Amino acid sequence: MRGVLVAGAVLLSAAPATAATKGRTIELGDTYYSPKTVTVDRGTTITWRWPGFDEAGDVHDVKLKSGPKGVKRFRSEPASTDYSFKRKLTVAGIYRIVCTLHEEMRMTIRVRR
Ligand SMILES: [Cu+2]
Repeated sequence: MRGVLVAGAVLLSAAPATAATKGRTIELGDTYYSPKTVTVDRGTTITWRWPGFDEAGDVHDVKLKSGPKGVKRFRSEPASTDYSFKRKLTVAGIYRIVCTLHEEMRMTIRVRR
């Protein structure tokens, strides 16, 4: 019985009011996104960041290939360096991202309910 009470208390304290803005950064490389899979809370702003001039490689972009129902598809500009692209993800579900210049360059974002 005591164990149940303790578990309940832990659950309550593990759910504090969350910060107003949440962010997660994805780095672009040749030819990958890092990390390749992420799980975030609803309302998180994802920032995709291209490499700096000294690490510049091929041209890449960020395209939402598929996402939860009702989410507008998006696509960044193609760039090789010194660029970033942001999207706030407000709908729970699976977002599949692909670089339109490199079909094997993919990543997945899971947005929690
Ligand atoms: Cu690419």
